[in-house]
Amino acid sequence: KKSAHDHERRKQISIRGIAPVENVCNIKNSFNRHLHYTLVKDRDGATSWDYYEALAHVVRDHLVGRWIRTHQHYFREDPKRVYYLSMEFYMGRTLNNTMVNLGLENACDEAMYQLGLDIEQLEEEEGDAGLGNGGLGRLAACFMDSLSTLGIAAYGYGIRYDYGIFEQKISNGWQTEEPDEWLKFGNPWERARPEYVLPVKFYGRVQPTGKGSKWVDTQLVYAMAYDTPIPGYNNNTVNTMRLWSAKAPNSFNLQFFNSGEYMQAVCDRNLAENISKVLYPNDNMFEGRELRLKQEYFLVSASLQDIIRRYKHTKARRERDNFECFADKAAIQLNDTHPSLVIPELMRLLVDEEGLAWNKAWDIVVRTCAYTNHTLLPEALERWSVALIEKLLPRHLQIIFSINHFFLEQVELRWPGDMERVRRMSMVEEDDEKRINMAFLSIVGTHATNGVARIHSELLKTSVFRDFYEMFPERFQNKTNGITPRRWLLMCNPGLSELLSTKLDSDWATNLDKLQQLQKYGNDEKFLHDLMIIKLYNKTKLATYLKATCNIVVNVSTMFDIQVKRIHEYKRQLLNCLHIITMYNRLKRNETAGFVPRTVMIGGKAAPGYHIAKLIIKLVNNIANVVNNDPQTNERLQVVFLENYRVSLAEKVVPAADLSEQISTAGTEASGTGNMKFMLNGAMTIGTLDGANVEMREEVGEDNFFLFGMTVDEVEKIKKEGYYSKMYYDQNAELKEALDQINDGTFSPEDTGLFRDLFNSLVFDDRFCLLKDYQSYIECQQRVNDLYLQPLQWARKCLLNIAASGKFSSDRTIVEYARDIWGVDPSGLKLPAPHENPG
Ligand code: HBZ
Repeated sequence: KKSAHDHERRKQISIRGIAPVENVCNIKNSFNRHLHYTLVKDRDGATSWDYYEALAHVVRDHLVGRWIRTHQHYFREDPKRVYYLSMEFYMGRTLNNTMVNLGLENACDEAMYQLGLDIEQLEEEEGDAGLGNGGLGRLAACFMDSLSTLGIAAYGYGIRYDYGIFEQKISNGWQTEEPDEWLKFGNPWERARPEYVLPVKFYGRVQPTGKGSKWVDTQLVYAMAYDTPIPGYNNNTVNTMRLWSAKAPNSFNLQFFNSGEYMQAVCDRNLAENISKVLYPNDNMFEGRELRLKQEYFLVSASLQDIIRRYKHTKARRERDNFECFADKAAIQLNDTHPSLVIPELMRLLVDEEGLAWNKAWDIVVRTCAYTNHTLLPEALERWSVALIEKLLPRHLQIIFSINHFFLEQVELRWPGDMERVRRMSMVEEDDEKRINMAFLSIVGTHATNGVARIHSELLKTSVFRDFYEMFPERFQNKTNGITPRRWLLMCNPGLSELLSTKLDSDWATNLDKLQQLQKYGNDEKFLHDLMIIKLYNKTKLATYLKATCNIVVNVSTMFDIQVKRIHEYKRQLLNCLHIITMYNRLKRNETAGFVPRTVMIGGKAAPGYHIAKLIIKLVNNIANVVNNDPQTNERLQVVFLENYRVSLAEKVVPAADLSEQISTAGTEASGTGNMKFMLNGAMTIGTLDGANVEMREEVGEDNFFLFGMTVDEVEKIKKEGYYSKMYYDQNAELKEALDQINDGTFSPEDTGLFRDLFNSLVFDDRFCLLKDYQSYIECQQRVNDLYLQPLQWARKCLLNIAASGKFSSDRTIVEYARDIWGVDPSGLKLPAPHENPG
């Protein structure tokens, strides 16, 4: 068995081209050296993790020269820098991605083979860098790849959480959370910079002085830099992602030291270091905790100090001592409002510390900064309590009040006497408790505000930020999201990549529009057949993985119908459940004619405090229990909950999907990026006119997209008229049957009232209009079924989807940000390869 597997892999290698013997030899030597000197192991003591780490060090060595030379180049040329500030970078694994981008895959593959090791097994040893919740954090990671690939002088700034997104375990159908100990065995991809610690201040009070204000009596925490290299694809550029870790200064709790309570003082250092302890696990939900506000300011303060230091210290003029050209040398992109304290903090640094006049400083801030919005959901918008900001950051609160004051003066000037408008536009909200609306601050304090898909950007202008659009129409932009085709095709789907390379120019992965050339194979039966074989291979690989890791057996000849994303009511996993139950009921009634057997997979994490989301997970698992154990149906219908969905699991699931579920209520999903990953890997989409689905359908043509559900206008209309979901429950027999089964214990015989909250929320509220869209969804799923019965037609449409997915490369997105927001050129920089040979 092993030799058949080896044989298959060697065949793959030979297709990709044999790596030069010399490189393979160097890699083997380097591997052995690292195992011995770096890991201090011999063959008898080495674990699989040691072998992974040895290979990681071999690959890392190839980064170092390029990394240093990239930064030497930036220092010499002093290009405008782009700074991407984000509370999340959802990077996933690094080894395979680095090998792909440096072109080391074949050589490493062959070297490991010759050493009797299975490289895929070593890759599985690596844990995910899970410093993100979902789309927002993964977008930051895709952007880092594109920024390097386009040769832009960019830096990612974030927080080095000791614990990333929790590990999801399913026990008795319920989600439980375990801490993500991603640093347990060390992290070979980061370099600590203890020499670059920067002071971050909290609390204290403001002292008015003769000239300006001083922030005094503060508590000090240090930010220590950890740098991770970000290699571009095949261009010898390696940028830096700098993550900050909190470190207590020796003076922390000095009063205890002075009063002889040494033990207490040292133990209390934890209090300071807790700032970077753990990622908040909420997606699309604001929770106004003090620790979170500390995290946000910690990122902002450390990053701005670093940015200003770099601005001042250039080779051209040894020290730059004025800020005249700051906005021409730095662009700061705010990933949502999470780092929006950049605006008052940069004002504070320029006015209080550097002595600039307010107006001059304000002009610099606005020209330097730009803001990306990722959601319209009101419960996700950050509105920080004034009392909390006053306690933690008293000087910043004063500055925000001043910004608001000058801004509202402008509003009055423009709309004299319109006090209602002034009230609506104030950053300081006064309903129950006084709060600062961080989105308003972000629009006012930047020169560009963008949404992340066309429909979302339009809605920003007509709904939540309408007043601001009327005031600053030129600031509002769209930047439709994208994904990196390196990770999401080259790396995760080598079979498809190979096939594409036989038909396209070799640079298709950096010019993804070239996928359009595939259209001409739409009637090439041989090509469509190859495509189907690759899909079957990817499904088989996923099936093997599910058997090995979860002991789940799936049938690869069924349709793989997949919905993977965070669990949220607006994403409507419950609508998917209603479809599953409807199929089940039809099969039980023996309506089997023309029924295509399906494996429905649902995966995703629920925020630990989100009761309804956790109940949805339990429901999926309980439905699976009933459906999968019913001998009358389980040949035709199987339900799988995919445990602990994360970047590395997405890399296995996405290439194996036949059908991608993108079924949010129109107007609620800002963009979505999972939708793009499935399209690029040759799945069909069933989806609503929401987020980027709209543009995907436009690119591929309406015949090649399964559309259902209300439009945004229809949702608005029905809500205005008064939406009563119970009407749909009363009038639709199949829908009523499914809902009643959720309510009567059909799926929870051990506790018949278990899902009452789900039933009630759907029948008596249904904020996201599942019941209204149910019939349209069910009919659309029937069209999916009917097309799947014609394999060649299905394959043809999958091909057309791949061919139309070029727009959704994050390279295209970043080129647009560079041109329309940052004012930098993608240099297409291709540095020479370092001449030293680390092999
Ligand atoms: O950002 C997502 C959007 O829901 C999705 O439609 C979009 O494609 C993606 C990239 O633009 N938003 C998030 O993932 N948001 C969060 O994870 C989040 C995290 C912490 C918060 C709020 C939101 O406090």
